[in-house]
Formats: sequence, C-alpha cells, structure tokens
Amino acid sequence: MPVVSPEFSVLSEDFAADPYRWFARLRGRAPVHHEPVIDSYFVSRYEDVERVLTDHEAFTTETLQVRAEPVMRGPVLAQMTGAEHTAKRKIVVRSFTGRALRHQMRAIRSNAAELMAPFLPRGRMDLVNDFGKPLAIHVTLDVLGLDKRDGQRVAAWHSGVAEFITSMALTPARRRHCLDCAEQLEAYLLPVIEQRRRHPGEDLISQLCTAEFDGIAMSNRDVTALIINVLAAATEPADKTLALLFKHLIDHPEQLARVRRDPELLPAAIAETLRYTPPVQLIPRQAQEDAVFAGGTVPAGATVFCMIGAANRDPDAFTAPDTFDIHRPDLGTARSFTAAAQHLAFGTGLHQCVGTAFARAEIETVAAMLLPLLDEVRFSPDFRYRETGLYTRGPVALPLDFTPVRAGATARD
Ligand code: 2IO
Repeated sequence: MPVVSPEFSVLSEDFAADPYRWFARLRGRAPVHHEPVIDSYFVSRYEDVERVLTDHEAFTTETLQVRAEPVMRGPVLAQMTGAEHTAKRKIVVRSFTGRALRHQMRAIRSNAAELMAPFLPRGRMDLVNDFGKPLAIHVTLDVLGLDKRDGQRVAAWHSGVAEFITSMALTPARRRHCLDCAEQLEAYLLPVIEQRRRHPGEDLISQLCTAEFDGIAMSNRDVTALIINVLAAATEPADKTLALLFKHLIDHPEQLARVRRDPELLPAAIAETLRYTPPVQLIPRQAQEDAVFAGGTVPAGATVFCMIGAANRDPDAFTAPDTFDIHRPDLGTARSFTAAAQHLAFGTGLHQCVGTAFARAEIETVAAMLLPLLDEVRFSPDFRYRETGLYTRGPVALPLDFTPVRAGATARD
C-alpha cells in the first residue's frame, strides 16, 4: 500500500502539530493510509469518505461497541440499525428541532449573557476557557434538565468520557480513569432518570424516559447511553467551533467586517468554519468485507477512519480548498446544516449528526451576541495560537482583547 513517506504517522507529533499540512500528501500519495500500531486505515479523499459514510452495508458502525459503548454505558444512536435506529433517531431529532429548539435557544441566550458579563468590562476574554467550555456545559445541562450546581462534576466526568472516545491509544491507567468517570456519571444519572419517569418535565431526559419504541419504553440503560451520547456530542465540539469561527474571522478582517455589517452572513461563516476546520476530524467505521479503493484495500473487519478535515480540503470537492472564504459558491450555505450539506463536518448518510440545527442555533446565537459587543476584537498580545486533538480538534485557548464594554450595557443598540 502506498505511503506518504516511510516515517509518516498519523500518531506522530508532527501530524498532531498541524494535520492540515499533510492532507494533500495523504490524499495524493496514501489515500488509504494504514497505521500499523493501531491497525487502522485512514481515508482522506472526499469521494472515499463519502462512500464509507453512505455505503452502510459495506461499512458499519460496529466499532462503536469498543470505542463508545464502554463509556456510554449502553448503545448510542449511531450504533443502531434498522427500525430501532429509525424510531430512536426520530425521538432524538424531535427533541432538537421545532418547539424544543426554540426553548433551547432561550437557554443558549441566557447562559451566554451570564457567562460573558464579567469579561465585557475588562475588555479581555479567553473565548475557549472563560466562555466556550463553560457555555457548552451549561447549555447541555439546561437541555437535559440537570442542576447547574452539578456543572463541575458533570464537566469532569464528560472529560473522561470524551478522552475515551477520542483517544487513539489509552494507557491502562487512563482507560481506568475514563471508565471511572463514566461509571460515576451513570450512577449520578440513574436516580435522575427514575425521578423523571415519575415526574416528567419538558427536558430531554423526560422525553427519552416517556418515549416509546414499538410500544415499549426505553430501558434505563438505553436512556443513560443516549444522555451520555448527547452530553458528549453537544459539549465536545461546541467551544471548538465557536473559537475557530472567531479565529478565522479575525485572521480575515475584510470577512469579519462583512459579517459585522450583515449578520445574515453568519450561517455562511459558520458553515465555512465547519468545512475549513471541522471540530470532529475523524469518524470511525468498520469494514464488513474487503473494500477496494483506488489507493488500496481495507480488509474485512478493519477499522476505517474517515478524515473529515482532509475530505473538506479536497480540491476535487471544493475550489481553492485551503482558502477560508465565506462567499465561496461551492459551500451551499442553505444546505450546510441539512442532509444535503457539501462539507462533511456533520458526517453524511443515515447517521449524519442529529444535532445540526441545534449546533447552528447555538453558534449563530452566541456569535450574533458577541460580535456587536467585541468591538475592535483582536488576539491578546503575545498569544501564540495552538490547536490540539486528532479526533476532536480545536484551539487550546483564544484570548481576545476588545474595547471594554461600560458596565450595564448589554448591546450597543
Ligand atoms: C458519541 C465526537 C463527541 C456523536 C459518539 C461515539 C457518537 C457520535 C461523533 C459526534 C461527536 C463526538 N460521534 N457525536 O462524532 O454522537
């Protein structure tokens, strides 16, 4: 099988420092890259990624049994197939669209307002650590109907769960830590689930508890897994997407100015951020049979990682793919948060992200609140930009300076 170079590895520090530098070489020279240490295959061409994510017979989600189920404490949505998948997916989609979403948008607004308030008069805020991360947790707690006072504990457990799903190789000690987090989270959720079964409210946990599948209510194990699934999926990529959006807009002042003048351009800016730097870089599948690609063969049973970042920069799919351009004609903004999206940041096919509308609402609402308040926004002096993560990837921090907002003001108009 062709290689990028004899010493190249997706697991190397070089790759982790800047994966984008390697994507063209991967697509060109090793579009089906084998990683011996983890015996997994990495596909990087848009065409191949799309094929893996839409040919559900040939590429299954069975690998999630080992990659997710141990910390989800049960099966997640993406693992399911057939009628069970259709029914449970519908339940989850319903709780992230329409009336439920409008309700969630109020929670997004009030959490955002509360979290940004102390930083506005100071004229300085780390968009990742001061704002994005706590926001993602607070909003998710509200969606699930969990107590804000449990935020710190839930955030710590979430970290362990996310580490498990997103690690390429865990030491036994880290693995134990992650499983401990998941077990504690499960123990914390169980009495909540039982209470919601007795007294259901408007929240997502209540909806999962009362929903029926084939006339049968979901078990505690099923509900737990879906809650942890939602917790991870709503928390892990949120701060990254927000910070990446601001990073790119600050790097492209003329595009920032356009978005400021015309906030209707925000969906395009978010969609282009998701294409250019998808916060979820890898999506795993399992080959059912030997699968032949132009660049090599994946043997039956092997794990295949779809490289979303590389596919989204494929010149066969996007013109001038390495340019951040919110006006690009091939972005298809109107479709960017639907099943017909051009970019693959939400995946594609049957298991495409169920939270696309929620993700868009969250980032758009918060960015629209921040932009008018962060006047003359710029990176803080001496800040050196750095990203981490192979599976989910985003800025480590994004300290921003801006014109301090006088006390009492919430918006300029
Ligand atoms: C939880 C990376 C958090 C999902 C996952 C095992 C299933 C699925 C995803 C996203 C984001 C996670 N996979 N959400 O990539 O639910």
